[in-house]
Amino acid sequence: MMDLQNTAIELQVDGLVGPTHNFSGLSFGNIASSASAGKTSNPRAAALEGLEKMALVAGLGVAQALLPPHPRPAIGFLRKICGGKTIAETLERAHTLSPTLLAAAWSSSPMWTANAATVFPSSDTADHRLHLVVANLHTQFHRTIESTDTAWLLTQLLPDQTQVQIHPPLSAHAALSDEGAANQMRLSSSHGTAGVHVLVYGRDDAHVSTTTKYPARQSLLASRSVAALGQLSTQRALFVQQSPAAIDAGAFHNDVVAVANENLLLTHDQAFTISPKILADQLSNALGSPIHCLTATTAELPLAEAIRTYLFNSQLLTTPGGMVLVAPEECRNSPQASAVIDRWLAAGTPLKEVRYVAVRQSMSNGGGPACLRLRIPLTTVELARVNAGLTLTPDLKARLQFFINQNYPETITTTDLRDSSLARRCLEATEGLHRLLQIPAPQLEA
Ligand code: SUG
Repeated sequence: MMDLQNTAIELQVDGLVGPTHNFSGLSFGNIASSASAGKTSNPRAAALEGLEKMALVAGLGVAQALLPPHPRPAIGFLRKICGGKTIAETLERAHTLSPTLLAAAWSSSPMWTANAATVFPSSDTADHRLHLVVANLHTQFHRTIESTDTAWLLTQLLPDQTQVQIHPPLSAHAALSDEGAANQMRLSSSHGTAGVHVLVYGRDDAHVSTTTKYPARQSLLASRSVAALGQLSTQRALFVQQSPAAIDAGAFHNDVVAVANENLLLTHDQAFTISPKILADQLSNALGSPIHCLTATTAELPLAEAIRTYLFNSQLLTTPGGMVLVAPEECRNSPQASAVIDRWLAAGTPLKEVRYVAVRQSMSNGGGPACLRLRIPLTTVELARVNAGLTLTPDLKARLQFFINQNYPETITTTDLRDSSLARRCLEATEGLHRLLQIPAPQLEA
């Protein structure tokens, strides 16, 4: 008989791109975000691209769910800073105070669910429950708005709180800056067996940064704290420092320079302060079984090209047909990145296939395929308790497509951020999406 408790899958939970997706250049250290500042965005195309990616993943036989966007512009957040009775008045006051403050309230950044939480599956935790620690996203002002709604949406996705613990974010302090699963890799011989977690940090003290150009977002104390809250035993945790060179080249999260799945680690040779070989040896020792490690060297793929193409921000997925790399379209068009992929495919590891996806609107804000999803390894029993209304089916995809085409704007420019009728339209669209997904709608701020 099948052992249901141990038969595990990995659920992919994507954030649906919100109707306010725009290019305000808010993320210092994220090169694509800065380069796109002031350009006209297309929220409709962005959401449809994201939905197509989800459908591609589901079509590979992988469990796929989604979370709706958070209400944006975040009027309640702005009111606490600048007051204002109506939406129009609040937007105007925010703009007068600071156009950056106004832009922060409009960001669609919750779509990058790799930053929603750090995930510790029940196979790896002391109490055999699934733990999620919601990220505080303390480093980027516009992302500090996210955690309350993220926690709420995760409880909607995983309503059975007897088997799941969703922890609130760490206190908002630089010493505890936490960016969630974008800085976490889990290795195991299969999703169902106990794993070892690599928790990647950028700085080991709130006041000392080894980078010279861009901020190191994740602190070691935060990584240690989320592992402790998640009841991860010390033998299952490796705390590894991201190399300052990678951060200064624009790798603001580990998932821009490394990705892992089951017993396969793909990494750039400049990703960490230790070499890939040392990391792979440490992982094999901790796991008690060998892992495969494929690298891209600086000579074949300079950090700048790795970051431009987002090769390591591919989704590395276990499918019934073998392991598949779902890579950004930008990799196919890069001779250097595609040569690395060809070499990896021929290396005789579990990696069998590459598929390309176009998520150009998200990429223009520094969010590739892997940024758009949170991975949650689940037993079959836990999977059966996931909110079925949030899992992607062909019918749900069609209804979302229709909704997006009807309700999402096709352009947003920086000057539109003062437009109260556009704000109202976007808030109503978000409310409509919650209704469509049959989860309680957020309060519309009048
Ligand atoms: O935090 N971009 C996000 C991209 C997050 C990508 N996530 C992972 N690597 N997992 C960020 O920098 C841009 C918003 C703007 O510029 O308007 C932004 O927030």
